[in-house]
Amino acid sequence: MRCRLFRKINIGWANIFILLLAGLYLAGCGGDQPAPQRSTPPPPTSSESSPVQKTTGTASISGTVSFIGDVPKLKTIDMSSIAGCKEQHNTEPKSESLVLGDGNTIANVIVKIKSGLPPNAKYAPPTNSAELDQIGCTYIPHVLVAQVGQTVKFKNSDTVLHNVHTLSEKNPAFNKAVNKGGEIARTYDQEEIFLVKCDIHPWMKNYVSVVSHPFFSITKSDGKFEIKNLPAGKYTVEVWHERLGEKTQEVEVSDGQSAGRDFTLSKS
Ligand SMILES: [Cu+2]
Repeated sequence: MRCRLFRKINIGWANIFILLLAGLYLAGCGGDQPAPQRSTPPPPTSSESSPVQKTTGTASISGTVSFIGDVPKLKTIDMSSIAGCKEQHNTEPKSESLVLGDGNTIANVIVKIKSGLPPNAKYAPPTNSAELDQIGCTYIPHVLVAQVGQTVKFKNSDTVLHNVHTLSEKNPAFNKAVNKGGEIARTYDQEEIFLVKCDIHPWMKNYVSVVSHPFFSITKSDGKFEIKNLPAGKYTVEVWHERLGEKTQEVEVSDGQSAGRDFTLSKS
């Protein structure tokens, strides 16, 4: 081997020359030179790393909302001075602040998904408008849900003048007179529940709930609700009533499954 050049070292130009050659050889022999660094290519991108979340599905949540406690006596409304309104009621109208069915089930409860939908999911508003009419000096329906971006129409089918006074805070409010056959249209950008009232007839009250998705239900007097077409997931379901407040429950549902949840509300 050429490395044996080290065995005999004598002073002299020839040996110095040999030593220089040996040094150059050793440098080439390796030593502890670090391996040259190779640039690492970025990992390949894959569409499988960020699956698209479904924004609708085949899961549903249903149940019944009931009242617990002593049922309060509701006030009757005196419309005797307004013939155009009184004649549209067969019986003496009552306050709609608490409407109960058989077994004290509750009407006019807004049930909606409060949280748990896929993050950043966007739901296009319906093309049809949500309508609130004034008939017999009463708002019909008593509670209304509209989606963000959906047109809300405030109508007047009565022969008498009403004014529509909205008390929204996150969305622009208004207070305008509406004649018979008149109509005011608005759209709302922010989720909130707000009161609508008529300043001419103080018993006239309605609540509008603006929601960002289509997963809601309003109970009738049987207290029943159903929220359909949900993607599988874990949700917070909220029930809201104008007089009894709100409650939530956690519900987890799979595709094709229907989960049942009943709620009870009482006077606080
Ligand atoms: Cu009115």
